[in-house]
Order: sequence, then C-alpha cells, then structure tokens
Amino acid sequence: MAKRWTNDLTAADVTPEALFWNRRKLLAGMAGAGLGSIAGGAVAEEGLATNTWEEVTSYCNFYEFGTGKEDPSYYAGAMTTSPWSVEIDGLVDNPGSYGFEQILEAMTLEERIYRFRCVEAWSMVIPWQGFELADLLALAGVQDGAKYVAFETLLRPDEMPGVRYPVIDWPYREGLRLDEAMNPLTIMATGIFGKPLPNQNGAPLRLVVPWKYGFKSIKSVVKITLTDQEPPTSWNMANAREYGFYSNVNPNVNHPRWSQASERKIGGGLFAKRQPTLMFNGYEAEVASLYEGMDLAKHF
Ligand SMILES: Nc1nc2c(c(=O)[nH]1)N[C@H]1C(S)=C(S)[C@@H](COP(=O)(O)O)O[C@H]1N2
Ligand SMILES: [Mo]
Repeated sequence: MAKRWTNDLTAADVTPEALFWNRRKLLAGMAGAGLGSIAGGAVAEEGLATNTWEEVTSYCNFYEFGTGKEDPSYYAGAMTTSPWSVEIDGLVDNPGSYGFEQILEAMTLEERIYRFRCVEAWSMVIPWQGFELADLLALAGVQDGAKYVAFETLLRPDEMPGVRYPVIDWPYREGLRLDEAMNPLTIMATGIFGKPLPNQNGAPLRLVVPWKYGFKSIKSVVKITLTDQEPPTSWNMANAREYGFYSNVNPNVNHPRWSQASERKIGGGLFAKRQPTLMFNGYEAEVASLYEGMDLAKHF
C-alpha cells in the first residue's frame, strides 16, 4: 500500500541505553572520526532517544493482568495469542473473522518511532512495527454511513487474573472517530524493537494512536466495529469526569486531579527533569486540523 506519512524519528534516533548515557563521550569521539553529523543528530536530540526493551516490556498497563505496572510482564505470558482472529463488523462491505496471518499477508509492515504519553504523565519513545489502520479498514470496506470505529480486547478470564476485579467494565473497549482512525499516524502494531509484540504490550495486534493518551491504544484487539454512533469506551464508562472520548494529549487541559503540562520520561534516571508536554504529543502539524473549531476543554 502507498506510504502516506513520513516518520520524523528515524533509526538514527534509536539509541541504545549505553550510548544514551555516554553521549557526551561519544560525541567528542565522533567529531574526530568525521561521524559527528550522523551520530550527533541522534545523540544530541536526547528527547527522541527510544526507551530500552526492558523499560518498554516491564513497565506496562494491561489491567486484564492486574493494575501494577509489572503485573503484565509476570502474568500476560499465559495469554494464548495463536491462533488469533479479529472480527470486523458493523458498517463494512466485508464483515467477518480475519485471521492474524491473513491480515499480516495483506499488510505492509513498517517501523514507526513514536512518542508515547500516558495519562498519568509518564512517557516513552517506542519503535513500533505495524501497518496503518486505514489499510485494514480498506480491506474490510468502510461504508458511507460509518462515523466511528469501536475496538474490543480479548476477554478470557482463565488466562487473565485481572478481570476478576471490576476496575473497568470488561472487555476493555476503546473508540476513535473515523477520521482519526483513517489518519496515517494511526497504526495497528504487531511488534516493537523489530521483534513480535510481547504479550504484555498487547500481542499479537494492538492499536497505537500517538497523539492521544496511552489508554486509547487498546491492546490484544479481537473486535473492530464500524458504527454511526460514538461508541462507549472503558475509561469513560468508569469515570466520565476524568476520561473523555477524545483524550488528546493536551498540556493546556488538566486531568481533574493533576496537571498535564509536563511529563517524566521513563528511564531518565533519578535526577531526570520533567519535560514540557507537547500539544497533541508533538504531532500537532499532522492532527490539529481534525479538531478545528472544537472546544478541546469540553471535548477532552
Ligand atoms: N486491553 C487493554 N489495553 C490497554 C490497557 C489495558 O489495561 N487493557 N492499558 C492502556 C494504557 S492506560 C496504556 S498507558 C497503554 C500502555 O501500553 P504499554 O504497556 O505497551 O506501554 O496501554 C493501553 N491499552
Ligand atoms: Mo495509561
């Protein structure tokens, strides 16, 4: 499928942790070797360095396996991810069950290095592998009346110890407006760091919407429904005052219980300073037009 978006973060931004910590030393050495302009860009822009495999896979939110950040890395291994299929239904020409292998065969995988910002104000930079959601929706054939896309996560209580607790109304549900879903930034991820997605990060297939707070990026998706109504979403159902349908990263609109103006990048070390949060998580040029004329304090 045609590429509609160019990544502003490149492989050069993927900085191994050792290099990240030694960047000054490295820069000094590179200058003499004439490699300064290549490596320099990557290491000097420290805000764009990716997090480590360890950080991305052991500090997770996947409440089906418990509410602790490390619970998913302990318990998600029990989730059976093969065979896997995604039911696509609602306002589509080709409703049905799409096998994961069948989806992979039809899609072109590419790498996307995205900033990832959680509503609790921590952030990471993650190299995802995946394909544009728009390409999957094209396969299903979106009908004219469709205005929203609803997603559901697997609900399998015997493999998911966390669903015993009514923290949210299971299955985990999320939704996007159709134009948000069709935006080329919106991907279905199948991997991180060039490897298949670990279970704790939402294997085998999860949504990634980089300009929205992390909870919109629903994991281990088994169902996608095209509708003409704004779909109910788990966090909005749990607490509508704190979690809106849109959940765009916005430093000017605070969560009712805390400021959203700054964030802490995971792994920055004990003395790492909080950094200012960017409008739409840094993707303003790509997505601001989707919300023209909307009061973002009201549609948070
Ligand atoms: N099914 C499901 N998807 C989910 C969650 C969850 O609890 N269950 N947590 C969300 C939240 S709050 C965040 S911040 C991200 C975390 O993604 P990561 O663990 O891969 O960093 O997943 C989101 N997707
Ligand atoms: Mo989150």
